[in-house]
Amino acid sequence: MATSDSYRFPEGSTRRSQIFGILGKLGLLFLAVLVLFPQLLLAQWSATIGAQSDDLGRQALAFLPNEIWIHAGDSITWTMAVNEGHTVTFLTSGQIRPPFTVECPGFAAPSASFDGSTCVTSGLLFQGDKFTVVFPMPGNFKLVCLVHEDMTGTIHVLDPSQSLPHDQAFYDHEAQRESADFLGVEVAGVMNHQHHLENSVIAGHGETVATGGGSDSLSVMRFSDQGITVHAGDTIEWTNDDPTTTHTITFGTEPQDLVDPSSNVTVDADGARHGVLNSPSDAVHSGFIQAAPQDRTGLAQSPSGVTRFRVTFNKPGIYPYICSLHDVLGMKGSVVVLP
Ligand SMILES: [Cu+2]
Repeated sequence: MATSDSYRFPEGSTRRSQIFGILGKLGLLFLAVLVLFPQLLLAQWSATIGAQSDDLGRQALAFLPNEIWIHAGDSITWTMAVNEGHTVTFLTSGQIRPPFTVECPGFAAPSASFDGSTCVTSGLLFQGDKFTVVFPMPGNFKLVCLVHEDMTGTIHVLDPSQSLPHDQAFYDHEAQRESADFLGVEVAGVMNHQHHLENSVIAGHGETVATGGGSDSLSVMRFSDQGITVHAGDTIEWTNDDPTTTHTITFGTEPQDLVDPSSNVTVDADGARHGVLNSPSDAVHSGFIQAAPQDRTGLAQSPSGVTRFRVTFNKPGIYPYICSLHDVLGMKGSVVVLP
C-alpha cells in the first residue's frame, strides 16, 4: 500500500505540473491578448444625473458624483434619474458656452469619445436616458450641463500605469449620500421666512454648493404660497430667490417666446416687471425672472438680474398661474381676488 502510494505521488505530481504548465501557457496567452487588445481591460464606469423629491419639487441639479478618476480608454455611462432636463457636455478648453439646443459640430451620438480636442454633448436628456463617453487620452476634463450653469464636474483620466483612488462601489455610495443630503436639506423654512411680507410670494429658492470636482445646486421648484388671497386693486409681488434657476410667472395662455415678458408688461422704477390683470381670462407673462450671473474678475460685470414680477388684480375672481418652465414638475399657484 505504501509502495503503491509512493508510486502514485510522483504520478499525480507530474499530472499537476502538466496542468500548471497548460495554465501557465494559457496565462501567457491571456497576457499577450491583453497587450495586443488592451480594450479588454478597460473599465465601464457609471454615474447618475440629478436627484428629486417624490413630488418633483426639489431638484438636485448635480452630477452624482461630480468627480471621477478613471484610466485612459475607460468609459463612463451617465443615467438620468429626474424629470428636469439635463445635458452631459464636455466643451473644449476656453470654448464659449453654447445654448443647450446647440450640438457640437461634427459630433453625432451615440458614439461619444472625448480627448479635449472637439466638444461632445448628449443633447437634452430626460428620466431613464443614458449617455456613454469614452476617454481615450489622459487629462483632466470639465463636465458641464448646458441647461444649469452651476452643475459641473471633473473627470480625471489617468495613464493605465497609475492606480485609481476609488472603485465603482465608492462612487455609488457617494451618489447616494449626496442625493440624500440634497433632498434632506431644510429649505421650506427659508421659503417661509420671508412670508411675513404681505402679498409676496417666493418664486423658487435654491442654493449652490462646491465640491472638489465642481459645483452642485439644489432648486426648490415651487411657489412659497400656492394659494394667496387678496382684494381687488391689490398688487402681489413674486421674487425668485434662486441663485441660478430661472422661473416665470405666467397667467393665461403661454406665449411662444418664454424669455421675454409679454407686451402688456411694464417696468417699475426699481427694475421689477409689472403686469395688470382686469379679468381672470386675461394673460400676462413675466418673461425669465432670474438672478444675475456671478461676476468674474477680468470680465465685464453682469447687469443686475430681474428677480421680481408684480401683478395688480383689478377684478375679483380666481387667477391660476404657472411657471412655464417647471409646471411639469408641479410649479403652479393661484390667486383668489375678493371684492
Ligand atoms: Cu420654474
